[in-house]
Amino acid sequence: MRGVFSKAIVRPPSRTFAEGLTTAGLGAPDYHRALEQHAAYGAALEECGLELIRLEADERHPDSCFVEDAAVIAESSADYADSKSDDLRAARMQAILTRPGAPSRQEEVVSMRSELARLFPSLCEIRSPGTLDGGDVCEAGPHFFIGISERTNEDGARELAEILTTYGYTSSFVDIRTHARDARATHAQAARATQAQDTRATARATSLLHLKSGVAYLRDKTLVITDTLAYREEFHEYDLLRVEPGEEYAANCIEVNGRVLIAAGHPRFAKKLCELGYETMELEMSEFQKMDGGLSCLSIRW
Ligand code: CIR
Repeated sequence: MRGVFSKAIVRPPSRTFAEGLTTAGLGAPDYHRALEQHAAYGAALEECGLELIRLEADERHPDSCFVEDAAVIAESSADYADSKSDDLRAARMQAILTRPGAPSRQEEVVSMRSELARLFPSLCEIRSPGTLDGGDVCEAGPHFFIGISERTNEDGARELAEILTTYGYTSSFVDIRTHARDARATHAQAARATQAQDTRATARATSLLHLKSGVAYLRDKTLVITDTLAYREEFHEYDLLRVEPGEEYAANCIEVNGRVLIAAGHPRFAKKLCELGYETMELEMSEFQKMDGGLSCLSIRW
């Protein structure tokens, strides 16, 4: 079982939030509603026992509330049996600064670097020509899945894998670029089709910006997964908990100290989790969804 989380970094959206990157086509986010949803998200993490490190909103970087993309935290030993003492575990936490794939997001690491330097004894960095977004990094117990996407390239994925090996983890790559490309093709065809509206919605829902847009690790070798990824060989050894068509956005959920935080508005997925004995917390995420962001992106947890 994964160790206990004790801390998380969060950063609220800024007034320029609506100027961030998005392909969602869901309209402009409402800044005040986004602030409210972010506050509720922070409160939920606190209710799960986490101490929050709250960074200041950053108007120069509209996407900077999606802190997950700027850093990856890993424990420097895969020996989970040793992780029972929280103090010992905290001392072994390692921070890796990423190099986000979107040019408009690369400077987000500047403030993240100084924050992490304050919190962690040493800091690794993904270096050029590597690019890596934290949204492409899915920790699954002693193994990491690293997505190769439009944001994370092979150099970045390899660099991270090498660092993780020194901490005692295994890792494997999951190339999701075809999903993004397929989705765009479908999108283009859909635009020409008579029922373009519905088909476009489906294309958006099944395309993947990041690996974790379509997969999340819960515990005990269980992955939440969209149909888009469920057939992939990479995940065959895992128990797959599929989110149903139409509820794909819910795949980006997070397990925090025994509870699963999920986006509100996905009743079939919520029911499924409940029937399997998971304790869930539902959070309104509409304004972040408009900017292609999910639950995991809003915090860095360790
Ligand atoms: C972006 O396109 O970079 C942001 N608008 C959304 C980032 C979401 N991050 C994530 O899924 N890890």
